[in-house]
Amino acid sequence: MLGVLLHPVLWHSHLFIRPRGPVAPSECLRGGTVMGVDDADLELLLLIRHFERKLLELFEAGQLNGTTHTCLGQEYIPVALRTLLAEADYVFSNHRGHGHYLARFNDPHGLLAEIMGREGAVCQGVGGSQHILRGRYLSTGVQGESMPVAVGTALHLKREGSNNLAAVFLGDGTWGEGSVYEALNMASLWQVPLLVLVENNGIAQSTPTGVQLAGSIAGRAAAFGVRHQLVRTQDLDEIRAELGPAVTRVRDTAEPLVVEFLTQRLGPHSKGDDTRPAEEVDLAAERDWYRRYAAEIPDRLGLCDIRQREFVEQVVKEVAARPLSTWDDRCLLPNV
Ligand SMILES: Cc1ncc(C[n+]2csc(CCOP(=O)(O)OP(=O)(O)O)c2C)c(N)n1
Repeated sequence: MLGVLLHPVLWHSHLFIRPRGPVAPSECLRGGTVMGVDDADLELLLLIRHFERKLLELFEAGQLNGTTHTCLGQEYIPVALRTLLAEADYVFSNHRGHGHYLARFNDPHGLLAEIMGREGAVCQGVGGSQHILRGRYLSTGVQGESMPVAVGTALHLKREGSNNLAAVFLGDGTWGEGSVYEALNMASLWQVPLLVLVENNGIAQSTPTGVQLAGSIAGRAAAFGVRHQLVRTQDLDEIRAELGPAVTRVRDTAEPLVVEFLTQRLGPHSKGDDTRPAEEVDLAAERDWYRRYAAEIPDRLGLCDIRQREFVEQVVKEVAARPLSTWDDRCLLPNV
């Protein structure tokens, strides 16, 4: 019997490494209705989609350096949050942050220039895809790094007596970082206006969440006495209706909140590194918001899709023709 248990193939199979967390998020992900989608939301969803697709193409063509993590499939999250977050709130993003940035600033030129190291880059080309500072927006490629910084910022906001909050985006895999727990502890103890936005796409690089996360994110938040709200839908209005009162409560009472979005990553982890079985990737494509929009509002989606695709092509053409960005003293000043 022991021989069977120690058999290397079986040991590494799902027989022994059994997922202990909840089922894969995409299995619980609900579509929702898209009929009433707002023009501005539709344009933004498609801008992010085409921007991300284009980046992968540019990488493949050898026109980009460094790395990139696209948010393909997850675009609806920052788009939904766009109307819930105020300009004076702080947003801390992570390695998968292009959608977060575009939903906040609608600035594909500045972002692409940053990624390509061209003139007009948001951070003069020294931040690249993952490290961007603009006003009250900061992203980092170091998992978990933002949490303590966001808590400190939230404490500052509380002391200032403002009604603003610090929002921080995390992936499910980042719940393996100790800094997340130190920060949650402080956030709860000090009761600061911290909004933790978890994009649980069921995988961390190549490790499924079920084999790296014991218990659940809800349970972990509960251990610190922090409220947790689960969002299963991709529907923008539904997300806003579900989260609106909770976000207002964070502002009014300075009580931290963890919001967990069950979502799905459509593309690879970064460029070409998708380790998932083909059936799983196909399933994600079937549940993609884009497919539902195409089925339910084909005319509106079609027109908008062409417009945003062409717009992104133009942005690329224009930015790629710019001279390389250079570092100067402006880089030391916050770029608002
Ligand atoms: C401290 C640290 N460790 C490891 C990495 C390498 N890394 C980058 S993204 C990633 C997986 C992150 O998974 P998750 O938090 O679930 O976010 P997702 O990529 O799924 O959006 C890893 C291990 C890193 N960037 N920082």
